[in-house]
Amino acid sequence: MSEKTLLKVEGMSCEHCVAAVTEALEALPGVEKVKVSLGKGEAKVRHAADTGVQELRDAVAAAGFSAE
Ligand SMILES: [Cu+2]
Repeated sequence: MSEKTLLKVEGMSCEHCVAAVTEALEALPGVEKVKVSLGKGEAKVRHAADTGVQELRDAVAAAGFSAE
């Protein structure tokens, strides 16, 4: 079973930021699909049910952005 999580991501200012957030999320085990919107400042993530939202947030934070 997959779940979808929508994260609000702060601090993205260009396509490089989008790529960095996308890569950070895609690198997590269980993450199936990532779609990051620069304009909306959000990331849509489809992931396995056992991937926690906190793990997603931590990955975004490790890339240098903040997510909630
Ligand atoms: Cu940037």
